[in-house]
Amino acid sequence: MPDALAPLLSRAATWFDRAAAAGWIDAANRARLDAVEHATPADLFHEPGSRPLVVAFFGGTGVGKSSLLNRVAGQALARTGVERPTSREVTVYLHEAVRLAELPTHLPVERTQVVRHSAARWRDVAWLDAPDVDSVEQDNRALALAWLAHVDLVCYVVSPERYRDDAGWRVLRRRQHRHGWLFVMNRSDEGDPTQADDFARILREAGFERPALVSTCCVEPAPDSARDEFNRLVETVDALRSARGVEALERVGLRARLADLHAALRAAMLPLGGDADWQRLDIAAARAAGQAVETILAGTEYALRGVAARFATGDSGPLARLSKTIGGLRTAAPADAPTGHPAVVDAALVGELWDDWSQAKVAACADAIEIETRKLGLAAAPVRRAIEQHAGRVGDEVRSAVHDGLRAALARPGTALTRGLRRVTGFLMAFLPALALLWVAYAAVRGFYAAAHGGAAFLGGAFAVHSVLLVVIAWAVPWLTDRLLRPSLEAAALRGLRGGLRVGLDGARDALLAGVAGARAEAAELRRECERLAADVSAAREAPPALDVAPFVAPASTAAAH
Ligand SMILES: Nc1nc2c(ncn2[C@@H]2O[C@H](COP(=O)(O)OP(=O)(O)OP(=O)(O)O)[C@@H](O)[C@H]2O)c(=O)[nH]1
Ligand SMILES: [Mg+2]
Repeated sequence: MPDALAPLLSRAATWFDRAAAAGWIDAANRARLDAVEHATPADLFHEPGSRPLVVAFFGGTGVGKSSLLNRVAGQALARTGVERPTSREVTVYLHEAVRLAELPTHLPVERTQVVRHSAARWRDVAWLDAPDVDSVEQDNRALALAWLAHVDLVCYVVSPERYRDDAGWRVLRRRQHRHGWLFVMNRSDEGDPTQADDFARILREAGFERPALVSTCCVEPAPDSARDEFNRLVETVDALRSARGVEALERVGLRARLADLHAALRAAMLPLGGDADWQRLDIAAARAAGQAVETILAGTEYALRGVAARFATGDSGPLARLSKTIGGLRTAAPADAPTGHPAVVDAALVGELWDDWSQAKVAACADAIEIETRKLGLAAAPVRRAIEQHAGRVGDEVRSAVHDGLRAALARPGTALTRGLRRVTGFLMAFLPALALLWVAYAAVRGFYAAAHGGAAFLGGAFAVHSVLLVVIAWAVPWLTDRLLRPSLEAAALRGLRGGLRVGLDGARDALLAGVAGARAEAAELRRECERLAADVSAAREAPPALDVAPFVAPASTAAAH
Protein backbone atom coordinates (compact mmCIF):
# COMPACT_ATOMS: atom_id res chain seq x y z
CA MET A 1 0.00 0.00 0.00
CA PRO A 2 1.45 3.42 -0.90
CA ASP A 3 2.87 5.22 2.12
CA ALA A 4 0.41 8.12 1.97
CA LEU A 5 -2.69 5.91 1.95
CA ALA A 6 -2.14 3.62 4.96
CA PRO A 7 -1.90 6.30 7.70
CA LEU A 8 -4.86 8.22 6.31
CA LEU A 9 -7.00 5.07 6.14
CA SER A 10 -5.99 4.18 9.66
CA ARG A 11 -6.84 7.67 10.98
CA ALA A 12 -10.15 7.51 9.14
CA ALA A 13 -10.92 4.09 10.65
CA THR A 14 -10.24 5.42 14.15
CA TRP A 15 -12.47 8.43 13.53
CA PHE A 16 -15.28 6.29 12.07
CA ASP A 17 -15.08 3.94 15.07
CA ARG A 18 -15.45 6.88 17.44
CA ALA A 19 -18.25 8.54 15.51
CA ALA A 20 -20.12 5.23 15.10
CA ALA A 21 -19.76 4.34 18.79
CA ALA A 22 -21.34 7.69 19.69
CA GLY A 23 -24.14 7.09 17.17
CA TRP A 24 -23.25 9.94 14.82
CA ILE A 25 -22.76 7.79 11.73
CA ASP A 26 -24.49 4.62 10.63
CA ALA A 27 -23.57 1.34 8.97
CA ALA A 28 -23.94 2.87 5.50
CA ASN A 29 -21.23 5.42 6.31
CA ARG A 30 -19.00 2.70 7.67
CA ALA A 31 -19.63 0.59 4.56
CA ARG A 32 -18.53 3.53 2.43
CA LEU A 33 -15.21 3.69 4.25
CA ASP A 34 -14.80 -0.08 4.04
CA ALA A 35 -15.44 0.15 0.30
CA VAL A 36 -12.39 2.39 -0.17
CA GLU A 37 -9.97 0.12 -1.95
CA HIS A 38 -7.10 -0.84 0.33
CA ALA A 39 -5.48 -3.27 -2.10
CA THR A 40 -2.75 -1.85 -4.41
CA PRO A 41 -0.22 -3.26 -6.86
CA ALA A 42 2.53 -2.80 -4.25
CA ASP A 43 0.83 -5.43 -2.03
CA LEU A 44 1.96 -8.16 -4.41
CA PHE A 45 5.66 -7.62 -3.87
CA HIS A 46 8.09 -8.26 -1.12
CA GLU A 47 9.95 -5.02 -1.81
CA PRO A 48 7.27 -2.51 -2.81
CA GLY A 49 9.86 0.27 -3.20
CA SER A 50 11.58 -1.44 -6.14
CA ARG A 51 8.63 -3.32 -7.56
CA PRO A 52 7.94 -3.91 -11.24
CA LEU A 53 5.12 -2.27 -13.20
CA VAL A 54 2.05 -4.52 -13.16
CA VAL A 55 0.55 -4.78 -16.67
CA ALA A 56 -2.49 -7.00 -17.19
CA PHE A 57 -4.47 -8.18 -20.21
CA PHE A 58 -8.19 -7.86 -19.55
CA GLY A 59 -11.11 -8.24 -21.90
CA GLY A 60 -13.83 -10.52 -23.13
CA THR A 61 -13.36 -14.16 -23.87
CA GLY A 62 -11.58 -15.16 -27.07
CA VAL A 63 -10.26 -11.68 -27.88
CA GLY A 64 -6.69 -12.98 -27.67
CA LYS A 65 -5.41 -12.00 -24.19
CA SER A 66 -3.50 -15.21 -23.71
CA SER A 67 -2.18 -15.02 -27.24
CA LEU A 68 -0.82 -11.54 -26.53
CA LEU A 69 0.90 -12.69 -23.33
CA ASN A 70 2.45 -15.57 -25.21
CA ARG A 71 3.76 -13.08 -27.73
CA VAL A 72 5.26 -10.96 -24.98
CA ALA A 73 6.93 -14.03 -23.50
CA GLY A 74 7.94 -15.41 -26.86
CA GLN A 75 6.62 -18.79 -25.80
CA ALA A 76 3.31 -20.52 -25.11
CA LEU A 77 2.79 -19.81 -21.42
CA ALA A 78 -0.94 -19.46 -21.22
CA ARG A 79 -3.34 -21.82 -22.86
CA THR A 80 -5.04 -20.39 -25.90
CA GLY A 81 -7.79 -22.09 -27.74
CA VAL A 82 -11.18 -22.38 -29.29
CA GLU A 83 -12.84 -23.60 -26.11
CA ARG A 84 -14.63 -20.60 -24.50
CA PRO A 85 -13.57 -19.46 -22.02
CA THR A 86 -10.09 -20.90 -22.24
CA SER A 87 -8.29 -19.25 -19.32
CA ARG A 88 -9.71 -20.03 -15.88
CA GLU A 89 -6.72 -18.85 -13.95
CA VAL A 90 -4.43 -15.85 -13.78
CA THR A 91 -1.01 -16.29 -15.35
CA VAL A 92 1.71 -14.06 -13.92
CA TYR A 93 4.80 -13.70 -16.05
CA LEU A 94 7.51 -12.50 -13.71
CA HIS A 95 11.29 -12.11 -13.60
CA GLU A 96 12.99 -14.61 -11.35
CA ALA A 97 14.68 -11.88 -9.28
CA VAL A 98 11.40 -10.31 -8.19
CA ARG A 99 10.13 -11.66 -4.87
CA LEU A 100 6.40 -11.93 -4.48
CA ALA A 101 4.80 -11.17 -1.15
CA GLU A 102 2.32 -13.59 0.31
CA LEU A 103 -0.75 -13.20 -1.90
CA PRO A 104 -3.73 -11.45 -0.27
CA THR A 105 -6.48 -13.88 0.65
CA HIS A 106 -8.88 -12.64 -2.04
CA LEU A 107 -6.44 -13.84 -4.70
CA PRO A 108 -6.69 -17.65 -4.60
CA VAL A 109 -3.25 -19.23 -4.98
CA GLU A 110 -4.70 -22.35 -6.63
CA ARG A 111 -5.99 -20.21 -9.48
CA THR A 112 -2.73 -18.37 -10.01
CA GLN A 113 0.02 -19.63 -12.26
CA VAL A 114 3.33 -17.84 -11.77
CA VAL A 115 5.75 -18.31 -14.66
CA ARG A 116 9.29 -17.14 -13.91
CA HIS A 117 11.67 -15.97 -16.60
CA SER A 118 15.19 -14.62 -16.78
CA ALA A 119 14.71 -12.13 -19.64
CA ALA A 120 16.33 -8.85 -18.52
CA ARG A 121 14.00 -7.03 -20.95
CA TRP A 122 11.03 -7.65 -18.67
CA ARG A 123 12.86 -7.32 -15.33
CA ASP A 124 10.72 -4.29 -14.47
CA VAL A 125 7.36 -5.55 -15.66
CA ALA A 126 5.02 -8.15 -14.19
CA TRP A 127 2.67 -9.32 -16.96
CA LEU A 128 -0.70 -10.78 -16.13
CA ASP A 129 -3.17 -12.68 -18.25
CA ALA A 130 -6.60 -12.62 -16.60
CA PRO A 131 -9.67 -14.70 -17.36
CA ASP A 132 -12.42 -12.90 -19.25
CA VAL A 133 -14.34 -10.14 -17.44
CA ASP A 134 -17.61 -10.69 -19.31
CA SER A 135 -17.63 -14.38 -18.56
CA VAL A 136 -20.68 -16.54 -18.27
CA GLU A 137 -18.52 -18.18 -15.60
CA GLN A 138 -19.04 -16.02 -12.51
CA ASP A 139 -15.83 -17.38 -10.99
CA ASN A 140 -13.78 -16.14 -13.92
CA ARG A 141 -15.23 -12.71 -13.72
CA ALA A 142 -14.79 -12.50 -9.92
CA LEU A 143 -11.19 -13.66 -10.21
CA ALA A 144 -10.42 -11.08 -12.90
CA LEU A 145 -12.00 -8.27 -10.86
CA ALA A 146 -10.18 -9.33 -7.68
CA TRP A 147 -6.85 -8.88 -9.45
CA LEU A 148 -7.77 -5.49 -10.88
CA ALA A 149 -6.92 -3.60 -7.70
CA HIS A 150 -3.34 -4.84 -8.05
CA VAL A 151 -2.84 -3.62 -11.61
CA ASP A 152 -1.04 -0.43 -12.69
CA LEU A 153 -1.69 -0.57 -16.42
CA VAL A 154 -4.74 -2.35 -17.82
CA CYS A 155 -4.25 -3.56 -21.38
CA TYR A 156 -7.84 -3.77 -22.42
CA VAL A 157 -8.20 -6.13 -25.35
CA VAL A 158 -11.17 -6.08 -27.74
CA SER A 159 -11.89 -7.68 -31.08
CA PRO A 160 -13.37 -5.99 -34.16
CA GLU A 161 -16.37 -8.26 -33.80
CA ARG A 162 -17.55 -7.12 -30.39
CA TYR A 163 -15.91 -3.85 -29.38
CA ARG A 164 -19.17 -1.89 -29.72
CA ASP A 165 -21.28 -3.97 -27.44
CA ASP A 166 -18.67 -4.88 -24.92
CA ALA A 167 -20.08 -6.09 -21.61
CA GLY A 168 -16.58 -6.25 -20.10
CA TRP A 169 -15.96 -2.59 -20.80
CA ARG A 170 -19.20 -1.68 -19.10
CA VAL A 171 -17.98 -3.58 -16.03
CA LEU A 172 -14.60 -1.88 -16.10
CA ARG A 173 -15.69 1.65 -16.92
CA ARG A 174 -16.30 2.40 -13.28
CA ARG A 175 -12.59 1.86 -12.78
CA GLN A 176 -11.38 4.01 -15.64
CA HIS A 177 -9.84 6.62 -13.29
CA ARG A 178 -8.16 4.01 -11.11
CA HIS A 179 -5.55 2.68 -13.52
CA GLY A 180 -3.54 3.52 -16.58
CA TRP A 181 -5.30 2.14 -19.67
CA LEU A 182 -3.85 0.86 -22.93
CA PHE A 183 -6.43 -0.33 -25.43
CA VAL A 184 -5.71 -3.15 -27.85
CA MET A 185 -7.84 -3.98 -30.87
CA ASN A 186 -6.64 -7.57 -31.43
CA ARG A 187 -7.68 -9.90 -34.21
CA SER A 188 -7.32 -6.89 -36.52
CA ASP A 189 -6.95 -9.33 -39.44
CA GLU A 190 -10.64 -10.03 -39.07
CA GLY A 191 -11.79 -6.41 -39.11
CA ASP A 192 -11.61 -3.11 -40.86
CA PRO A 193 -9.04 -0.39 -39.95
CA THR A 194 -11.87 2.13 -39.53
CA GLN A 195 -13.10 0.07 -36.60
CA ALA A 196 -10.05 1.14 -34.59
CA ASP A 197 -10.99 4.79 -35.26
CA ASP A 198 -14.55 4.08 -34.23
CA PHE A 199 -13.31 2.44 -31.03
CA ALA A 200 -11.09 5.49 -30.33
CA ARG A 201 -14.14 7.72 -30.71
CA ILE A 202 -16.07 5.62 -28.18
CA LEU A 203 -13.16 5.90 -25.78
CA ARG A 204 -12.98 9.68 -26.20
CA GLU A 205 -16.66 9.86 -25.38
CA ALA A 206 -15.90 7.86 -22.25
CA GLY A 207 -13.44 10.54 -21.10
CA PHE A 208 -10.10 9.44 -22.55
CA GLU A 209 -8.95 12.58 -24.36
CA ARG A 210 -6.21 10.86 -26.35
CA PRO A 211 -6.75 7.15 -25.79
CA ALA A 212 -3.65 4.98 -26.17
CA LEU A 213 -4.91 2.44 -28.71
CA VAL A 214 -3.03 -0.13 -30.78
CA SER A 215 -4.22 -2.72 -33.26
CA THR A 216 -2.65 -6.17 -33.13
CA CYS A 217 -2.85 -9.43 -34.98
CA CYS A 218 -1.58 -12.58 -33.32
CA VAL A 219 -1.79 -14.93 -36.27
CA GLU A 220 1.20 -15.50 -38.48
CA PRO A 221 1.85 -13.90 -40.79
CA ALA A 222 0.35 -10.54 -39.88
CA PRO A 223 -1.40 -8.97 -42.91
CA ASP A 224 0.55 -5.69 -42.65
CA SER A 225 2.31 -3.52 -40.07
CA ALA A 226 -0.67 -1.15 -39.73
CA ARG A 227 -2.74 -4.08 -38.54
CA ASP A 228 -0.11 -5.33 -36.14
CA GLU A 229 1.18 -2.61 -33.85
CA PHE A 230 2.41 -5.09 -31.25
CA ASN A 231 5.72 -3.20 -31.19
CA ARG A 232 3.90 -0.02 -30.23
CA LEU A 233 2.28 -1.92 -27.37
CA VAL A 234 5.70 -3.03 -26.19
CA GLU A 235 7.18 0.46 -26.59
CA THR A 236 4.35 1.99 -24.59
CA VAL A 237 4.96 -0.41 -21.73
CA ASP A 238 8.69 0.28 -22.05
CA ALA A 239 8.03 3.99 -21.63
CA LEU A 240 6.13 3.39 -18.40
CA ARG A 241 8.23 0.73 -16.71
CA SER A 242 10.78 3.10 -15.15
CA ALA A 243 10.58 3.86 -11.45
CA ARG A 244 8.97 7.19 -12.35
CA GLY A 245 6.41 5.46 -14.53
CA VAL A 246 5.54 3.02 -11.76
CA GLU A 247 5.25 5.89 -9.30
CA ALA A 248 3.11 7.94 -11.69
CA LEU A 249 0.62 5.11 -12.28
CA GLU A 250 0.65 4.21 -8.60
CA ARG A 251 -0.30 7.84 -7.98
CA VAL A 252 -3.26 7.48 -10.36
CA GLY A 253 -4.54 4.60 -8.22
CA LEU A 254 -3.71 6.46 -5.04
CA ARG A 255 -5.60 9.56 -6.16
CA ALA A 256 -8.67 7.47 -6.93
CA ARG A 257 -8.52 5.81 -3.52
CA LEU A 258 -7.99 9.15 -1.80
CA ALA A 259 -10.95 10.59 -3.73
CA ASP A 260 -13.09 7.73 -2.42
CA LEU A 261 -11.80 8.28 1.10
CA HIS A 262 -12.51 12.00 0.80
CA ALA A 263 -16.05 11.30 -0.40
CA ALA A 264 -16.57 8.85 2.49
CA LEU A 265 -15.39 11.50 4.96
CA ARG A 266 -17.63 14.18 3.43
CA ALA A 267 -20.62 11.83 3.57
CA ALA A 268 -19.84 10.99 7.18
CA MET A 269 -19.80 14.68 8.06
CA LEU A 270 -23.37 15.23 6.86
CA PRO A 271 -25.08 13.76 9.96
CA LEU A 272 -22.86 16.01 12.10
CA GLY A 273 -24.43 19.09 10.54
CA GLY A 274 -23.10 22.62 10.32
CA ASP A 275 -23.61 25.73 12.44
CA ALA A 276 -26.72 26.75 10.51
CA ASP A 277 -28.35 23.32 11.08
CA TRP A 278 -27.64 23.41 14.78
CA GLN A 279 -28.90 26.96 15.10
CA ARG A 280 -32.16 25.86 13.53
CA LEU A 281 -32.32 22.89 15.88
CA ASP A 282 -31.63 25.14 18.89
CA ILE A 283 -34.52 27.38 17.91
CA ALA A 284 -36.86 24.43 17.32
CA ALA A 285 -35.81 22.76 20.58
CA ALA A 286 -36.32 25.97 22.58
CA ARG A 287 -39.77 26.37 21.01
CA ALA A 288 -40.78 22.75 21.71
CA ALA A 289 -39.50 22.91 25.30
CA GLY A 290 -41.17 26.29 25.91
CA GLN A 291 -44.48 24.95 24.64
CA ALA A 292 -44.17 21.88 26.84
CA VAL A 293 -43.55 24.08 29.89
CA GLU A 294 -46.62 26.24 29.19
CA THR A 295 -48.79 23.18 28.48
CA ILE A 296 -47.74 21.48 31.71
CA LEU A 297 -48.23 24.68 33.71
CA ALA A 298 -51.73 25.16 32.34
CA GLY A 299 -52.65 21.49 32.64
CA THR A 300 -51.45 21.24 36.24
CA GLU A 301 -53.32 24.32 37.51
CA TYR A 302 -56.39 22.33 38.53
CA ALA A 303 -54.29 19.87 40.50
CA LEU A 304 -52.34 22.75 42.10
CA ARG A 305 -55.57 24.26 43.36
CA GLY A 306 -56.63 20.92 44.71
CA VAL A 307 -53.45 20.65 46.77
CA ALA A 308 -53.67 24.31 47.86
CA ALA A 309 -57.32 23.84 48.90
CA ARG A 310 -56.16 21.40 51.56
CA PHE A 311 -54.71 24.38 53.41
CA ALA A 312 -58.05 26.24 53.37
CA THR A 313 -59.38 24.93 56.72
CA GLY A 314 -60.89 28.09 58.14
CA ASP A 315 -57.58 29.78 58.41
CA SER A 316 -58.31 32.46 55.85
CA GLY A 317 -58.81 35.92 57.15
CA PRO A 318 -61.94 37.83 56.19
CA LEU A 319 -59.94 40.00 53.80
CA ALA A 320 -58.63 36.93 52.00
CA ARG A 321 -62.06 35.39 51.92
CA LEU A 322 -63.48 38.66 50.65
CA SER A 323 -60.87 38.91 47.89
CA LYS A 324 -61.41 35.26 46.96
CA THR A 325 -65.07 35.86 46.61
CA ILE A 326 -64.49 38.94 44.52
CA GLY A 327 -62.42 37.01 42.02
CA GLY A 328 -58.63 37.04 41.85
CA LEU A 329 -57.99 34.01 43.97
CA ARG A 330 -61.25 32.21 43.34
CA THR A 331 -60.45 28.60 44.07
CA ALA A 332 -62.54 25.92 42.56
CA ALA A 333 -61.32 23.09 44.69
CA PRO A 334 -62.28 19.65 43.47
CA ALA A 335 -65.42 18.42 45.14
CA ASP A 336 -63.59 15.48 46.59
CA ALA A 337 -60.51 17.47 47.62
CA PRO A 338 -59.25 16.14 50.91
CA THR A 339 -60.15 18.45 53.73
CA GLY A 340 -58.20 18.98 56.88
CA HIS A 341 -55.07 21.02 57.25
CA PRO A 342 -52.08 18.85 56.29
CA ALA A 343 -49.95 18.37 59.36
CA VAL A 344 -46.79 17.71 57.35
CA VAL A 345 -45.74 19.26 54.04
CA ASP A 346 -44.12 16.14 52.60
CA ALA A 347 -43.17 14.96 49.12
CA ALA A 348 -46.32 12.83 48.85
CA LEU A 349 -48.43 15.97 49.09
CA VAL A 350 -46.92 17.35 45.85
CA GLY A 351 -46.17 13.98 44.24
CA GLU A 352 -49.56 13.80 42.62
CA LEU A 353 -48.85 17.02 40.75
CA TRP A 354 -46.49 15.17 38.35
CA ASP A 355 -48.35 12.35 36.68
CA ASP A 356 -48.22 10.26 33.50
CA TRP A 357 -49.78 13.10 31.55
CA SER A 358 -46.95 15.48 32.51
CA GLN A 359 -44.34 12.87 31.64
CA ALA A 360 -46.07 12.26 28.31
CA LYS A 361 -45.70 15.98 27.52
CA VAL A 362 -41.96 15.72 28.16
CA ALA A 363 -41.80 12.66 25.88
CA ALA A 364 -43.76 14.54 23.19
CA CYS A 365 -41.28 17.41 23.46
CA ALA A 366 -38.36 14.97 23.05
CA ASP A 367 -40.11 13.46 20.01
CA ALA A 368 -40.62 16.89 18.46
CA ILE A 369 -36.92 17.68 18.86
CA GLU A 370 -35.95 14.30 17.40
CA ILE A 371 -38.21 14.83 14.37
CA GLU A 372 -36.65 18.25 13.78
CA THR A 373 -33.19 16.69 14.10
CA ARG A 374 -34.05 14.15 11.42
CA LYS A 375 -35.60 16.80 9.19
CA LEU A 376 -32.35 18.74 9.32
CA GLY A 377 -30.44 15.60 8.32
CA LEU A 378 -28.57 15.40 11.61
CA ALA A 379 -27.91 12.15 13.43
CA ALA A 380 -30.88 11.72 15.76
CA ALA A 381 -29.53 9.06 18.10
CA PRO A 382 -26.98 11.17 20.04
CA VAL A 383 -29.40 14.10 20.32
CA ARG A 384 -32.13 11.80 21.57
CA ARG A 385 -29.74 10.23 24.05
CA ALA A 386 -28.68 13.64 25.38
CA ILE A 387 -32.33 14.67 25.79
CA GLU A 388 -33.38 11.44 27.43
CA GLN A 389 -30.65 11.71 30.02
CA HIS A 390 -32.52 14.78 31.29
CA ALA A 391 -36.07 13.82 30.39
CA GLY A 392 -35.99 10.86 32.78
CA ARG A 393 -35.18 13.13 35.69
CA VAL A 394 -37.68 15.90 34.98
CA GLY A 395 -40.42 14.42 37.23
CA ASP A 396 -38.17 14.20 40.29
CA GLU A 397 -36.69 17.64 39.69
CA VAL A 398 -40.08 19.30 39.29
CA ARG A 399 -41.53 17.54 42.35
CA SER A 400 -38.55 18.66 44.40
CA ALA A 401 -38.86 22.28 43.19
CA VAL A 402 -42.62 22.32 43.92
CA HIS A 403 -42.01 20.89 47.37
CA ASP A 404 -39.39 23.57 48.10
CA GLY A 405 -41.66 26.31 46.75
CA LEU A 406 -44.57 25.16 48.91
CA ARG A 407 -42.49 24.98 52.06
CA ALA A 408 -40.96 28.40 51.48
CA ALA A 409 -44.36 30.01 50.79
CA LEU A 410 -46.01 28.44 53.87
CA ALA A 411 -43.11 29.49 56.04
CA ARG A 412 -43.71 33.13 55.09
CA PRO A 413 -47.32 33.51 54.01
CA GLY A 414 -48.63 36.86 52.80
CA THR A 415 -46.78 39.69 51.14
CA ALA A 416 -44.01 41.82 52.59
CA LEU A 417 -46.54 44.68 53.05
CA THR A 418 -49.07 42.61 54.97
CA ARG A 419 -46.30 41.12 57.08
CA GLY A 420 -45.06 44.66 57.92
CA LEU A 421 -48.56 45.92 58.69
CA ARG A 422 -49.23 42.93 60.94
CA ARG A 423 -46.13 43.74 62.93
CA VAL A 424 -47.60 47.24 63.51
CA THR A 425 -51.07 45.88 64.45
CA GLY A 426 -49.46 43.37 66.79
CA PHE A 427 -47.69 46.20 68.56
CA LEU A 428 -50.81 48.37 68.65
CA MET A 429 -52.90 45.52 70.15
CA ALA A 430 -50.72 45.78 73.26
CA PHE A 431 -49.79 49.42 73.14
CA LEU A 432 -53.22 51.04 72.66
CA PRO A 433 -55.01 49.13 75.49
CA ALA A 434 -52.05 49.90 77.77
CA LEU A 435 -52.28 53.60 76.87
CA ALA A 436 -56.04 53.56 77.46
CA LEU A 437 -55.54 51.88 80.83
CA LEU A 438 -52.96 54.52 81.79
CA TRP A 439 -55.37 57.27 80.83
CA VAL A 440 -58.22 55.61 82.79
CA ALA A 441 -55.93 55.25 85.78
CA TYR A 442 -54.90 58.90 85.55
CA ALA A 443 -58.55 60.05 85.23
CA ALA A 444 -59.60 57.84 88.17
CA VAL A 445 -56.82 59.24 90.43
CA ARG A 446 -57.63 62.80 89.41
CA GLY A 447 -61.39 62.32 89.97
CA PHE A 448 -60.81 60.70 93.35
CA TYR A 449 -58.50 63.54 94.41
CA ALA A 450 -60.98 66.18 93.28
CA ALA A 451 -63.83 64.47 95.10
CA ALA A 452 -61.81 63.98 98.29
CA HIS A 453 -60.38 67.52 98.50
CA GLY A 454 -62.63 69.72 96.42
CA GLY A 455 -66.00 68.39 97.12
CA ALA A 456 -66.64 67.21 93.61
CA ALA A 457 -68.69 64.15 93.07
CA PHE A 458 -66.96 60.78 93.03
CA LEU A 459 -66.64 59.07 89.70
CA GLY A 460 -69.67 57.03 88.98
CA GLY A 461 -70.87 54.12 86.91
CA ALA A 462 -70.73 56.12 83.70
CA PHE A 463 -67.00 56.61 84.15
CA ALA A 464 -66.54 52.89 84.74
CA VAL A 465 -68.54 51.95 81.64
CA HIS A 466 -66.70 54.45 79.44
CA SER A 467 -63.34 53.40 80.79
CA VAL A 468 -64.04 49.78 79.97
CA LEU A 469 -65.30 50.79 76.53
CA LEU A 470 -62.16 52.85 75.91
CA VAL A 471 -59.83 49.99 76.79
CA VAL A 472 -61.85 47.50 74.75
CA ILE A 473 -61.89 49.79 71.73
CA ALA A 474 -58.15 50.47 72.09
CA TRP A 475 -57.58 46.70 71.84
CA ALA A 476 -60.35 45.81 69.39
CA VAL A 477 -59.35 48.21 66.63
CA PRO A 478 -55.80 46.84 66.09
CA TRP A 479 -57.05 43.28 66.72
CA LEU A 480 -59.68 43.59 64.05
CA THR A 481 -57.19 45.16 61.66
CA ASP A 482 -54.76 42.30 62.36
CA ARG A 483 -57.47 39.75 61.66
CA LEU A 484 -58.24 41.44 58.40
CA LEU A 485 -54.58 41.40 57.44
CA ARG A 486 -53.98 37.75 58.37
CA PRO A 487 -52.91 36.01 55.10
CA SER A 488 -54.63 33.00 53.65
CA LEU A 489 -52.57 29.80 53.93
CA GLU A 490 -54.38 28.46 50.89
CA ALA A 491 -53.33 31.45 48.79
CA ALA A 492 -49.78 31.15 50.10
CA ALA A 493 -49.75 27.45 49.26
CA LEU A 494 -51.08 28.10 45.75
CA ARG A 495 -48.46 30.78 45.18
CA GLY A 496 -45.71 28.47 46.42
CA LEU A 497 -46.92 25.57 44.29
CA ARG A 498 -47.15 27.71 41.16
CA GLY A 499 -43.76 29.29 41.74
CA GLY A 500 -42.14 25.94 42.49
CA LEU A 501 -43.66 24.36 39.39
CA ARG A 502 -42.42 27.22 37.21
CA VAL A 503 -38.92 27.00 38.71
CA GLY A 504 -38.86 23.20 38.27
CA LEU A 505 -40.08 23.30 34.68
CA ASP A 506 -37.75 26.15 33.72
CA GLY A 507 -34.84 24.21 35.20
CA ALA A 508 -35.87 21.05 33.34
CA ARG A 509 -36.19 23.01 30.08
CA ASP A 510 -32.72 24.55 30.54
CA ALA A 511 -31.22 21.14 31.29
CA LEU A 512 -32.85 19.66 28.19
CA LEU A 513 -31.55 22.48 25.99
CA ALA A 514 -28.14 22.08 27.60
CA GLY A 515 -28.32 18.41 26.48
CA VAL A 516 -28.91 19.52 22.89
CA ALA A 517 -26.03 22.00 23.21
CA GLY A 518 -23.83 19.17 24.50
CA ALA A 519 -24.67 17.05 21.47
CA ARG A 520 -23.89 20.03 19.26
CA ALA A 521 -20.49 20.49 20.90
CA GLU A 522 -19.72 16.79 20.45
CA ALA A 523 -20.70 16.95 16.77
CA ALA A 524 -18.62 20.09 16.24
CA GLU A 525 -15.57 18.43 17.76
CA LEU A 526 -15.97 15.34 15.58
CA ARG A 527 -16.55 17.52 12.54
CA ARG A 528 -13.40 19.57 13.16
CA GLU A 529 -11.37 16.40 13.41
CA CYS A 530 -12.95 14.99 10.24
CA GLU A 531 -12.33 18.24 8.37
CA ARG A 532 -8.66 18.15 9.36
CA LEU A 533 -8.48 14.59 8.08
CA ALA A 534 -10.29 15.49 4.84
CA ALA A 535 -7.86 18.40 4.33
CA ASP A 536 -4.91 16.04 4.76
CA VAL A 537 -6.49 13.65 2.25
CA SER A 538 -6.93 16.52 -0.22
CA ALA A 539 -3.33 17.61 0.27
CA ALA A 540 -2.13 14.05 -0.40
CA ARG A 541 -4.19 14.03 -3.62
CA GLU A 542 -2.64 17.24 -4.87
CA ALA A 543 0.98 16.01 -5.22
CA PRO A 544 1.81 16.05 -8.98
CA PRO A 545 2.76 12.80 -10.73
CA ALA A 546 6.43 12.20 -11.52
CA LEU A 547 5.64 11.42 -15.17
CA ASP A 548 2.95 12.60 -17.53
CA VAL A 549 0.55 9.68 -17.85
CA ALA A 550 -2.40 11.74 -19.08
CA PRO A 551 -3.00 9.67 -22.25
CA PHE A 552 -3.49 6.58 -20.14
CA VAL A 553 -6.03 7.87 -17.67
CA ALA A 554 -9.51 9.34 -17.71
CA PRO A 555 -11.68 11.08 -15.13
CA ALA A 556 -14.13 9.01 -13.11
CA SER A 557 -16.90 7.63 -15.28
CA THR A 558 -20.26 9.30 -14.93
CA ALA A 559 -21.96 6.54 -16.90
CA ALA A 560 -21.33 3.85 -14.31
CA ALA A 561 -22.21 3.91 -10.67
CA HIS A 562 -19.34 3.61 -8.24
N1 LIG B 1 -7.73 -14.52 -36.39
C1 LIG B 1 -7.14 -14.29 -35.24
N2 LIG B 1 -7.23 -15.18 -34.27
C2 LIG B 1 -6.61 -14.92 -33.09
C3 LIG B 1 -5.88 -13.73 -32.89
N3 LIG B 1 -5.38 -13.75 -31.63
C4 LIG B 1 -5.81 -14.89 -31.07
N4 LIG B 1 -6.55 -15.60 -31.93
C5 LIG B 1 -7.20 -16.88 -31.67
O1 LIG B 1 -8.34 -16.65 -30.88
C6 LIG B 1 -8.58 -17.74 -30.01
C7 LIG B 1 -8.67 -17.26 -28.58
O2 LIG B 1 -7.46 -16.73 -28.16
P1 LIG B 1 -7.04 -16.65 -26.64
O3 LIG B 1 -5.71 -16.03 -26.60
O4 LIG B 1 -7.21 -17.96 -26.00
O5 LIG B 1 -8.13 -15.69 -26.15
P2 LIG B 1 -8.38 -15.23 -24.66
O6 LIG B 1 -8.74 -13.80 -24.71
O7 LIG B 1 -7.23 -15.58 -23.80
O8 LIG B 1 -9.65 -16.07 -24.26
P3 LIG B 1 -10.11 -16.53 -22.82
O9 LIG B 1 -8.96 -17.15 -22.16
O10 LIG B 1 -11.22 -17.47 -23.09
O11 LIG B 1 -10.59 -15.33 -22.10
C8 LIG B 1 -7.40 -18.67 -30.23
O12 LIG B 1 -7.81 -19.75 -31.06
C9 LIG B 1 -6.38 -17.84 -30.90
O13 LIG B 1 -5.53 -18.60 -31.77
C10 LIG B 1 -5.80 -12.81 -33.97
O14 LIG B 1 -5.17 -11.76 -33.90
N5 LIG B 1 -6.43 -13.12 -35.13
MG1 LIG C 1 -7.00 -16.74 -22.18
